[in-house]
Amino acid sequence: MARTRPTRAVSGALGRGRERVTGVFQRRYPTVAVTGMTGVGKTELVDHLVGRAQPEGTAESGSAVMERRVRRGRRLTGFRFRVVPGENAATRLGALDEVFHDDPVDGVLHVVAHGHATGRRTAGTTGPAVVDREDQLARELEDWTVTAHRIAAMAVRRPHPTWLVVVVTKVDLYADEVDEVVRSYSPGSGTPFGDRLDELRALAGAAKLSIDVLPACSHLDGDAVSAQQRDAYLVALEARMAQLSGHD
Ligand SMILES: Nc1nc2c(ncn2[C@@H]2O[C@H](COP(=O)(O)OP(=O)(O)OP(=O)(O)O)[C@@H](O)[C@H]2O)c(=O)[nH]1
Ligand SMILES: [Mg+2]
Repeated sequence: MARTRPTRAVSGALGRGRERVTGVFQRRYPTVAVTGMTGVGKTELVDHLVGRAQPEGTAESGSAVMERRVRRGRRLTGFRFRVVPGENAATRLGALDEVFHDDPVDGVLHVVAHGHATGRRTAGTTGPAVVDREDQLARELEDWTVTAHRIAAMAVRRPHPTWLVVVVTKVDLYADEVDEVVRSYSPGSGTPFGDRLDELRALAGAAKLSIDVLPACSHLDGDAVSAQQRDAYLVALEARMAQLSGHD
């Protein structure tokens, strides 16, 4: 009906205004995709990075939809996180499309846990999920292969560089071999994960994609890692992200 047109025009203009405001906001706060298979600790890591740690034990349930979290920093030094859910394969692919194709992010935190992903219980069953580390490592690699392809495609498409930080988390569970494990997730390490990183870098081009590998821990099981050490890992990760985003 003709009478409804002015209303639509007004709401259209308001919508465009809102988009412009959002656009400015987004340019100030770089966007960061957080990827990795289910149970590696993405949600808990981002809780720490946005400064809103959840009470222990509440992060148990897997997420079905993308979590969007914002870290507001001093003088515009914030980040917008998009946590790609790991549990449901169908929603995960859609979310990967969104962060790497439809609305490409500025940087990526790819989270791995050295085969210590927490198994999700199959619906209707009780008791702890059986977790086989070899199986977890194989699934981690499979997940990384899919994600690495998407990152490469995004990096070659865009004119400006993208950054990737491989976050090797849950180091409290293998505290005496952190350096070794970090090395095994690094470019040039000769491991299957490292080989895929090398391929990714070759595809994207070193100038288009910077790659870092950093240890992390967002939860403490036992006392192999002190709270101070955990905080130091998180501070180092934040500092590197700030540097990569030109925040300092
Ligand atoms: N020991 C230890 N456990 C951790 C650490 N980080 C996370 N966890 C535990 O690992 C489990 C899974 O963590 P989440 O953050 O829910 O995992 P996620 O990657 O978000 O999983 P999805 O949402 O299914 O993709 C939780 O029980 C956490 O408490 C860590 O650094 N050390
Ligand atoms: Mg989660």
